Amino acid sequence: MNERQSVLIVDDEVSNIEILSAALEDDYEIYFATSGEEAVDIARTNMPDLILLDVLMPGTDGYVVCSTLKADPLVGDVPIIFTTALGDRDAEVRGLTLGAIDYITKPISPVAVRARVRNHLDMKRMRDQLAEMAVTDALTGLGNRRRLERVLDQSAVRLAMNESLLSLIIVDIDFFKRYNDAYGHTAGDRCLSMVASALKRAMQRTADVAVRYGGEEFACVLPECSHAEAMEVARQIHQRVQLLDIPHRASDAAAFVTVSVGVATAACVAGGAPEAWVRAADEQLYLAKSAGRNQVMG
Ligand code: GH3
Ligand code: MG
Ligand code: MG
Ligand code: MG
Repeated sequence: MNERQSVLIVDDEVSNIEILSAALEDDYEIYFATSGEEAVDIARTNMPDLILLDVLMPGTDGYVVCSTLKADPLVGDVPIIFTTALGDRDAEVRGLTLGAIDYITKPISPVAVRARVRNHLDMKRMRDQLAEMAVTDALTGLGNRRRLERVLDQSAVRLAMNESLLSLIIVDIDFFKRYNDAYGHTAGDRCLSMVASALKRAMQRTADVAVRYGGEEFACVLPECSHAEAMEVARQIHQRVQLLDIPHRASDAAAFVTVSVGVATAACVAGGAPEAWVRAADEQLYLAKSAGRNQVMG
């Protein structure tokens, strides 16, 4: 999380960009734009951590840029600071009401701008960390249930737009209650972490998302993935867990920890709602359990 943060400076006067850039370039990566249109483009492409935004510009002015960006789900939470010659209260209130986090009037003091930018970027970093924590499972480092819900909702939107595929894999550790009873809860936690890393290693593409969504239940969301490909990933997961070779003397399935796995692909699920995908994968998991556990069904 300690990579260099970036600032987008927007001003139609190049001399203003130079002053602000000189004050910030030692500490941050700088992007700049000299018009409102360019600002929106660069913000969407480069996802800066903060935007310094002039109000008065020919064409699209700063207020419009601010409203446009705030309404955009991708960049809506990037903090915006107005830097403007408009010194009156009404202009300031208007800027802040549109969602800007701060308002600095020209002529600007480079040291004061640097101090404000630092404070806002520190808060941004903390906010990003909290947002990441909110979708992360503390024990395994995988995503959590909230992450799963978000990814499935996003996938539903994408699937509705283009006719791609989406596969879902659900993994459940066999006889895990007995594992805890036999080896203790701490060993159980360690087992969960090991299974999680086996799962992570079986994910091949950056778009694939793995989560722990219940106690000893995991899910993998595989965008653009056919049923046959997902079955292959599921078999990989099953095999990698087996290769961990974690002793489990109380299991009826094997002498080591095993998983049951259910696979479903959105194209073969009627309806197309995320709940239906989860239900379909869950049904396959249930079949794997009733057929004796320690296997993949899909
Ligand atoms: P099955 O083969 O049918 O899946 O049986 P099971 O025992 O694995 O399933 P069950 O749902 O009966 O029990 C799940 C157990 O997982 C119960 C609980 O003690 C354990 N568990 C859930 N969350 C955690 C956790 O965070 N840490 C540990 N150590 N155990 C957990
Ligand atoms: Mg201007
Ligand atoms: Mg379970
Ligand atoms: Mg289980």
